[in-house]
Amino acid sequence: MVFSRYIATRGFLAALTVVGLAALPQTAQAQRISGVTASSNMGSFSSTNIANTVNGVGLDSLSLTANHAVANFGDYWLSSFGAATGIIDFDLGGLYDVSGFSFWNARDVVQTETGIRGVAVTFSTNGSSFFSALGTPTEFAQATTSSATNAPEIFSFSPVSASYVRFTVTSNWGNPNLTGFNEVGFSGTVSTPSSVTPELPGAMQLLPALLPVALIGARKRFKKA
Ligand SMILES: [Ca+2]
Repeated sequence: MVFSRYIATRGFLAALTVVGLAALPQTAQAQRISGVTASSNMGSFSSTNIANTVNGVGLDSLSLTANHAVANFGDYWLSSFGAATGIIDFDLGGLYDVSGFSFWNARDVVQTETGIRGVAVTFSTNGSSFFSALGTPTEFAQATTSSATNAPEIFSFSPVSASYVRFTVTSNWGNPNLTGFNEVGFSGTVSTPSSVTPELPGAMQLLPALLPVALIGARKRFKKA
């Protein structure tokens, strides 16, 4: 009798554990979001292409801590001449919980003054209405020329559910006509909308957890019979 009560208690505790595990939020390690595309209303200078700021070209690895080579026209982007401020949009290719980004400001063989300085970072789920979030930067540092390569500025903030990120560029580090940057990489995990959770009635949701208890009860009754 004592033993069967012990078994029943263990079964109940196991059921509680199952309930507890089911209630835990799914946590995944944030990593570089791949497949991001970029566009801008600031145009493109010469043969520079804004695609080369999100595809990893120029980085020594596809990571958020990589170094970027001193840029040339083939691996970074500059705005059209005279369009030093404007909007840069990033399409993440899906809904993510964005928790930060790494940013490699403009550094080419000529200068770093084209780098973005004043910026507003906003987010969107539909690509048309954008909202701000706490903890995002309002200024990017001017790239340093003290090392052979370009290290990123790494920003992190509370996860924001978004499919699009917008940089609104308000100034650069001194070039009157051109603004650009070498690369950006966003950090996040695929966002799982809460609506995916099965909408079962409350008692139904407990069924898997209560099953061990029910089985033990049935076994006890079978032993008594
Ligand atoms: Ca690049």
